[in-house]
Amino acid sequence: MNELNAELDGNGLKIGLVAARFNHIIVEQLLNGTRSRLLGLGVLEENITLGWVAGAFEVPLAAKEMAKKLSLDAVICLGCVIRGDTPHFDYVAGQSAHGVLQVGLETGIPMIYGILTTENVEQAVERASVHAENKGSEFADSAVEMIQLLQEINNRE
Ligand code: INI
Repeated sequence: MNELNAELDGNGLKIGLVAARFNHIIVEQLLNGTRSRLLGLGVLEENITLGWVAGAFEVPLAAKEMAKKLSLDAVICLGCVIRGDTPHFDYVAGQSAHGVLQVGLETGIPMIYGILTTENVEQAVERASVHAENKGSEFADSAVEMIQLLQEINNRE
């Protein structure tokens, strides 16, 4: 069997982070988890570019422009949409997920969907917690894995 997945190595990779300010306390924790894992994988601080946007709805366009104009290898999209009592949740969560997917397929640049969509604040806190498993770390792994996989595939063409 031919295996395409190599060990994760962030050396030389250029990564964009788009962070939505809405529910910023949660998002800042995700950001910390993502950033520290990227550094742990060997991504250089100077190769990480962060852009803030107002909310999850604004993330796809910012991710697309950053990826193209800054020649990034991947963009990790961070945010937090909490259902609460508003039907706004379904529009914001659904459209941001759809938009991020679309940007990835259009550009061919890996887009990682690191936007939490939760029923309540407690669930969001749990997923962004510094004590339990911070999801930011998984998002960083997913970005590096996707970059390496696409590079491997391109090298075999
Ligand atoms: N944006 C979020 O990132 N999370 C939310 O929970 C949220 N809610 O609940 O409304 C939210 N709304 C703002 C939206 O993303 C846009 O910034 C706004 O509609 C302006 O375009």
